[in-house]
Amino acid sequence: MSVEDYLLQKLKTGALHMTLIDPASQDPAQAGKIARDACSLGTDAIMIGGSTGVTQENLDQTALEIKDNSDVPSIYFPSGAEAMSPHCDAIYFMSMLNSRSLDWVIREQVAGAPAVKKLGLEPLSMGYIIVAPGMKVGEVGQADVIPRDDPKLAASYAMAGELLGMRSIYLEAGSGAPAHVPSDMISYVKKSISVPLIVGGGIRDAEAAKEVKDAGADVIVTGTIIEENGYLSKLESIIKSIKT
Ligand code: 1GP
Repeated sequence: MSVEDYLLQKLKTGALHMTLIDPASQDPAQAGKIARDACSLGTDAIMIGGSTGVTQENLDQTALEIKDNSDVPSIYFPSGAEAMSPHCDAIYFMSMLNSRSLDWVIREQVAGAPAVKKLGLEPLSMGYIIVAPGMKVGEVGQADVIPRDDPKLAASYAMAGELLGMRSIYLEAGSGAPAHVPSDMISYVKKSISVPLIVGGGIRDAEAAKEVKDAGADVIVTGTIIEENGYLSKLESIIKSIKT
């Protein structure tokens, strides 16, 4: 079964949780341990990526450890075309729709497309939309961040992505954001599109995860919490709040 079919099947049973692991944030063995823990707690997929510091070497080693230690798909969440690994099951083939730079809208994709084809990586088409504050990814990606009080603008971007053929939309507040994407914006966007809606950035506890899910997110992504000591109980309560 393709990764996309696996995700669509699982979505029929309710919202999903994905664990984001940044190859630049820990050694590969620790990444493998985090993946094993996350799987045992019921995460639905492991995303591998980060805004800066991802190299071919740390990506390959991290992806291999994650593969060896998990029983869910691993999805590469690229920050550009500079690294690509055959050890991931799929890749978010994505465009940052609200970047001011053509690099992140299409040029990196042009640079990376031949390698994706050559490696036979399954592409998961996605429109990436950066919401304020946007954090590092908003800065690096030169995003015209969506103001937090403008759900209509977020929805217009999401609809444009869907109409261009993108098969999922990601609302991103930025890794480590002090607040997640506002609930009214999530609800507004969800009602405007019919493809799965992914939401991430600043979701640090079960209450926030539930709020994001109840607002209409199909996939809830958490990253930063797994870099903290004693992440297990927090991850457990987040996944539980999404699954119940
Ligand atoms: C970043 O949305 C993800 O791309 C995860 O964000 O690190 O804040 O959980 P956090």
